Amino acid sequence: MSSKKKFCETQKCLFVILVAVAAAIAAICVVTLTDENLREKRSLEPLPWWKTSIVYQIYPRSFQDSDNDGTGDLRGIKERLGYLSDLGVGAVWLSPIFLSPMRDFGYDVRNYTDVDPLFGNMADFENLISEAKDKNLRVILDFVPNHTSNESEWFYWSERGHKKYKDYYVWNSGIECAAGCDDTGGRRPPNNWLSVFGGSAWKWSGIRQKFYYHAFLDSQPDLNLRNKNVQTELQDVLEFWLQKGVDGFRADALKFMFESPNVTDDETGLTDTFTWIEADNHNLTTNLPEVYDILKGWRAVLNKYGKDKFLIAESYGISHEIRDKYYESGSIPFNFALIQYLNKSCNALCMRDVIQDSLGGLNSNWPNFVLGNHDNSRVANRFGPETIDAFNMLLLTLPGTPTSYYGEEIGMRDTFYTYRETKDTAGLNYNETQYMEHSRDPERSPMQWDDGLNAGFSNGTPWLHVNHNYQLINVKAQKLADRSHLKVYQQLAKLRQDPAFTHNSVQFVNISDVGGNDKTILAYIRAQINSDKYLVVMNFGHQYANNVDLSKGAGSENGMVVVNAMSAYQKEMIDLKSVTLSRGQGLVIKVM
Ligand SMILES: [Ca+2]
Ligand SMILES: [Ca+2]
Repeated sequence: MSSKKKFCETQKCLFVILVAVAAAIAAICVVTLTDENLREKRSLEPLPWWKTSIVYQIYPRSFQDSDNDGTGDLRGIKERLGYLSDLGVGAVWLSPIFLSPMRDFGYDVRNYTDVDPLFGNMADFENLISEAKDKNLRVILDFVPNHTSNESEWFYWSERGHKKYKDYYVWNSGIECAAGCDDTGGRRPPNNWLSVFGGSAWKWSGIRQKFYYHAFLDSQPDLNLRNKNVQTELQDVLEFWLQKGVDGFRADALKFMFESPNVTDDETGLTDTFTWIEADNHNLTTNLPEVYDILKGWRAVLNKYGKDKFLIAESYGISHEIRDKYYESGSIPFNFALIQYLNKSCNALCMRDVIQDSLGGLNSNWPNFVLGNHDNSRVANRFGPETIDAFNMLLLTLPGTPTSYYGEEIGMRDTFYTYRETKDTAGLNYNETQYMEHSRDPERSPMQWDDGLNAGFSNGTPWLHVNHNYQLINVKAQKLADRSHLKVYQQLAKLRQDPAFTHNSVQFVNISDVGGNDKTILAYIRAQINSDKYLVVMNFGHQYANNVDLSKGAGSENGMVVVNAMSAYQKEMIDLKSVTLSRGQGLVIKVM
C-alpha cells in the first residue's frame, strides 16, 4: 500500500487494541504470580510422554544374555521389561542393535534395517516392542546417520564406482605427492583434517583409487549427506523402524554430519591431542549448518507417525546458539553438562551454575539432563560411592527429561579390565600403560542382577566379566533390603510423576543468605500452580552440614520428608529451620 492510514481509525482496530491491552495485563499477572509463588501456570493439555518419562539407556551387550553365548540380547531385554516397569522408567533407549561387524560395537552399521544376529532377529525385536507396549514402556533406537561400516553394501558399491552409489560417501582424489606415497597411488590426502580417533581423516582406497573421509575409525566411512539419495535412504530407515512401532530415535554424532565442500582448505590450529567433546573450532568438519534441514526432514517423517515421537540429538560441545537451532529443527539436543562440567572439584555452587547455565535461555524449549552413558565413567567412580543417591536425586528432580544409564540405579561401579581383557577399540588403540585412560569397557560391564553365576547376566562366559563386587551390589539384594539405592531410585521415579516436577522451571534456594554453606548444600524448590511444593536438598560437601535453615527458601518452617537417601527423617515431619545432612545425603521434603 502506497498511502499510510491514520493510526487506528476503525472500531475493529480499537477492539484489537483493547484485546491486546487485556492480554498484556493478563501476561503481567501471570509473571507476577510466577515470581510470588515460585510456581508456573499449569497447562490443561496432557503432556507428551517424553515430558513425564525417565529415559533408561540400555547397552544391549551388557544387560541380559538369554542364550548363554555371553552377550546380552533382545530376548534378554524383553525378560527384564518387568524390572524396568517396576523401576518406574518410561522409555528405554537401546544402543545400536543393527547388523554390524562391531569394530565400534554397533556404531559401525552394515545394514540399518537388520538386527545383528548377536542380539537376535527381527521377530525378537517385534516381540520386544509388543511386550514393551503392553507394559507402557516406550522404545527408542539409536540412529547412526553420519557413517556406515566399510562393510556396508552401500560402501561396497560406492568403492567400485557403481552409478547409484558412487557419491554415497565423501571421496576425493587427493593431491599429487612427490615422494613417499607409493601406497596411496602417488597421492596424499587433500587436507589436514583429523579423525576423532587420531591421525588423518582420509583413507586411501586401492579399489576406487581415491581417498574417503572418515571422522571416526577408518572402518566407518562418512556418508555424503549432500547426496539427496542418501538423505532419502536415511529417512526410509526411520520409516522402517517407525512402522515397527518405535517411539523415537537418539541420533548419533550429529555435529559431524557435514564437512566443508572446499576440501582443499586446511583446518587451522589442529593438534593431535584435541578432544572432540569440547566446543572446539573445527569449523570445516563440525557443526556445519546444513544439519538443521536434515533434522527438519527427519522431524517431518516422525510426525507422520505421531507428534509425540521423540528425537534426541547427541550434541557434545555445542554452543547455546547451536543448541537452540537443534530445538528449532524439531529435535531435543542432549544436554551433557552434568557429564562435562561436574567433577570432584565442582562444589554445590559450581553445580548450581552448571545447571542454571543449562537452563539459561531455553524459554519454552524442553530441558533434559544426562548423568552417565556408555562413554563415561560411572557416577560412583566420578564422585564417590557415597553420593550415588544424591546424584540420582539430582537427575530425577531437575526440570526436563532425565536419561539414566543402566546400573546407576543400583550404584554399579566401573570394572577393571586388564589390557588383555580389553575389548574397546578406543582402549586398544593405545598401549598397555595408556589404554585405561581411553577404554570405555569399565562402564560397560554386565548388569548385576543377583549374587549367582555371573551376577545373573549369563550362564555362559560374559563378553566382559562382571564386577567382582556383584555379590554386594545387585538388584536382588537391593530389592530385599529395607533401604537401598534401588529403592531410593524407585521412590524418586514415582515422585517425579507429581505435577510439581513435570514442568521446566526450578527455583534455587540461596543457602548463603541463611548462613549456610552454598559450596556444600544444593537446594531447590519444585512446584507449580495447584501442585504440592517440594524442597530438594542435597549435601555434596565432604562433611556433615548441621542445622541449615531452609525455612526462608521454602517459605515455611514445616515439611515432611518423602524421599531420603539415608536412614533419618523418613516420612517424618521436619523442622526446616534446622536441617542436618550427612555427606551425600539428599532429601525431598514436601513443604507443609
Ligand atoms: Ca546372547
Ligand atoms: Ca560427516
